Parts: sequence; structure tokens; C-alpha cells
Amino acid sequence: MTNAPQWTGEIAVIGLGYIGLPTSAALAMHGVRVKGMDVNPDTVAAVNAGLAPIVEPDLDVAVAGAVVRGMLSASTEVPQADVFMIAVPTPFKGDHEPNLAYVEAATTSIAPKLRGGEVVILESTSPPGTTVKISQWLAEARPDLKFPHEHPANPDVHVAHCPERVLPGRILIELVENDRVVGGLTPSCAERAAEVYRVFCKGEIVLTDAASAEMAKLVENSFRDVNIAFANELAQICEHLALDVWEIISLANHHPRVNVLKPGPGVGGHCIAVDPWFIVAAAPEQARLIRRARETNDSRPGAVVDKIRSMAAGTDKPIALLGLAFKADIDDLRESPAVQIVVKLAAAEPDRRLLVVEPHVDFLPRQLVDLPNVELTALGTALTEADVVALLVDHRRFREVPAHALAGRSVLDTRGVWRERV
Ligand code: SAJ
Repeated sequence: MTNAPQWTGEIAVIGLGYIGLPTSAALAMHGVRVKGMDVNPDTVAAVNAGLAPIVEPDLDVAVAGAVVRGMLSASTEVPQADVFMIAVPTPFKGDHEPNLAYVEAATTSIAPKLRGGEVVILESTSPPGTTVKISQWLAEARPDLKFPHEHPANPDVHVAHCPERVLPGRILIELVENDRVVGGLTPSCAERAAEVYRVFCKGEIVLTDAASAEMAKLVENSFRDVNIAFANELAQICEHLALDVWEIISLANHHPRVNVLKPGPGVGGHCIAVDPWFIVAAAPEQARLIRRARETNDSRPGAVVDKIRSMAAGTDKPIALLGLAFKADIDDLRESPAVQIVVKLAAAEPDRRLLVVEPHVDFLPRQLVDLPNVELTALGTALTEADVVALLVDHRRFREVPAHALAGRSVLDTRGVWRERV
């Protein structure tokens, strides 16, 4: 613990999405004035009205409180600030190469606002070398200022990476409680950035260099991806051997040093399904297990579609598909295997009605909205009309479905929550 006085200053958070907005709210709750910036005017209007445009426990209350107290405001323009925090998406391109266009655009938009003395922090999960690129891009835009990649001893602007590591569904809790890794382009860059996190983090703040912080974050998500792939491979093996994978995992997990994760219909979200590719892109010859894990997890939606089709082969009745989100009890459909399953099934079964149930959305997403045989329906309607019921997401509403509601149906439980009923 440090007895240093709490850091004070103004922060500009660039990108008010799943990371930027909760981080803004957490900072504001701890007495830091936050000026949020987002390119989407609807997001800006919602935040200024005290509303959270995404579903995340307690975020709406936190944003409303911060806005009412004048600690959080939003704009489509980058403001002047003491600290700039970049929290924009880092997707991959079609070839699985990282796409840094949003990080570069955010960096370029910050450059004219710098006066010297600021700290620029990259929160977005990024491939190794991105933080130094930020310093280089800033230097190109502002030749009048000194940046740490060229002037490590006395930069005018400090640059660091502090990768976000919060779990959707628990973001506001994990923002405060998780340890944070802060990697600076120089040790003083790391220290200057760490001061900001000490304002609201109760976890340990671990200082390192920027490239190690970048890689550590990718390793965290790849570790999880590889372990989920192991579970998914076990599911395939057990299916082949006519064994119950859930029973076997539960037995194996009684060993004190074994903790097999859960098989499922695939790995979704914008992190675990994406970040391992950044390691593969950086070291394609070496990253063989990581690549294979990605391929295994990516093959799951196709396997689920094949299974549903074989179960439905003897009937022309509708198929019920429960869940679209990428995991339980959230509204986030990004990279969702459930959405992929519906798209593939709709193409493979063009004459069959697909009754999709997703209690967290009011409309079908863009990938599904124009598919003529796909309907968003209520849970009761889907269970009444369909012969085949496939559980794709273990939302609480679905876990509570009573056994009698499934009686007489062919049931595929991809999440292992209805085992005793199937
Ligand atoms: N999944 C399984 N089986 C499991 C666990 C997860 O199939 O046993 C699936 C989920 O259904 C989902 C996907 O994996 O489709 C990812 O879900 P998740 O809960 O494992 O992770 P995310 O994507 O919500 O959040 C992860 C977290 N990383 C780690 O746990 C190492 C989070 O801490 C990161 O901050 C986040 O990625 C991120 O933004 O990088």
C-alpha cells in the first residue's frame, strides 16, 4: 500500500463501450471527473441523459449517479484532459490479422489535444508492439513534443498499456477487485499510469513493460480458449464413444488438481474468440496448440447444426432454438456461436420454421433479420410448437424450464443444464 495522496485530474475516456463506460463510471464514483468520447452520437446522447446503452449489472445506476453529480459527461469530440484512456475495439481482419484501425484513429484524435504532461493509456486488448506504435503515431502527429520511444528519460507525454480483464456480467465488481497489469514504455510511464488505477482498484497493481503487458493479456484469454477447446474435444470424443461428457468431467474434476471447463456450442464474445489469433499472427510457426484450439472451438457451431438436423430428420415441424447471446444472462450477441448456429441451420433447412427465443433482445440481429424462416418468439410458443428443442445459451430463464415442458420433445442441451431431463 502506498501513502501517496490520491491522484487527481481529469480523464478523457475514448470509446464508451463495454469497457470504457464501466471504467468511466468507476472513476467518477471515486471522485475523478471523466469526459467520455464516442464516435456514436446515440451512445453520447444516452450517456449524457444518464442512461447506459448496454446491459450490465448496476451500470445504469452508476452512470445515472455519475452524470447527475456532474462527474461524467460525453461528447463526440475528444476533449482536453490530463489522462487519455483508449478503450476501443481491436477486432481481427478476415485473415485473422489484428485490425488496429480504431486504436490508430483514437490516437490520432488525441494528438492535437496534447500540451505536454499527459498520460496516454491503452486499455484495448492489443497485439505486442501496439503501445509503442501509439507513441510513434503521436510523435508523427506532434513533432513539437517528446515521446517515450525516442526520449525515454524525459518524455513530454507518458504512454502505457493497462489491458482490461473484466468479465461481462461482473464488470463493475471485477473493475475494482481484479489485480491490474500496467506496462509502461518506460518505468516512469508505468508508474504514472498506475497512479490512475490506484484511485479505484482494490486489487494489486503490477508494473511491467508495455510488450509484456500486451502479451500477458493475450495469454490470459488464450489460456481460457485452449482449456475450453479441451472440453469441447472431450465432448466430441465422448459423443463418438457414446459416453456422457458431463458425467465424465464431473468425475475428473473431483481430482484436486483437475478443473476441466465446460463444453458448449462454441466460444463467443469479442475477446476469447479473437485474442488468441493475435498470438498466432505474431508467431505463426510456434503457436500451434493455440491455433488448433481456435479451430476446435470454431468447429463447434457446425457440429451442433449437424446434430440438430439429424434429430429433426423425421419431422417437418419447427425447431426451437433457445438463446442467441454469447453466454448466459447477458444481451451481448457479438461473435455468438448461437447466432452462427441459427444462420447455418436456416440455410441448411430453408423450408423449416426456426423459432428463436432470446429474452434479452427485442429484435433479431442483422444476421438473422432477413432470413424468412427465422422468427423471434416467446419461450412458451417455441416449446409448444417445436418437436426438436436445442438449448444454445444457459440463460436463467431456460435453466428454470420445468421437465414437463420438454416432455415428448427431442432435446439437445449444448450447455449441460438439463441433463436429468434429457
Ligand atoms: N465458455 C465455454 N465453456 C466454459 C467457459 C466459457 O464454452 O467453460 C464460452 C462462453 O459460453 C462464451 C465464451 O466461452 O461463449 C467466452 O466466455 P467467458 O466467460 O470465458 O469469457 P468472456 O469473453 O466473457 O471474458 C473473457 C475473460 N477472460 C478470462 O476469463 C481469461 C475476461 O476476464 C476478459 O476481460 C474478457 O475475456 C476480455 O474482455 O478480454
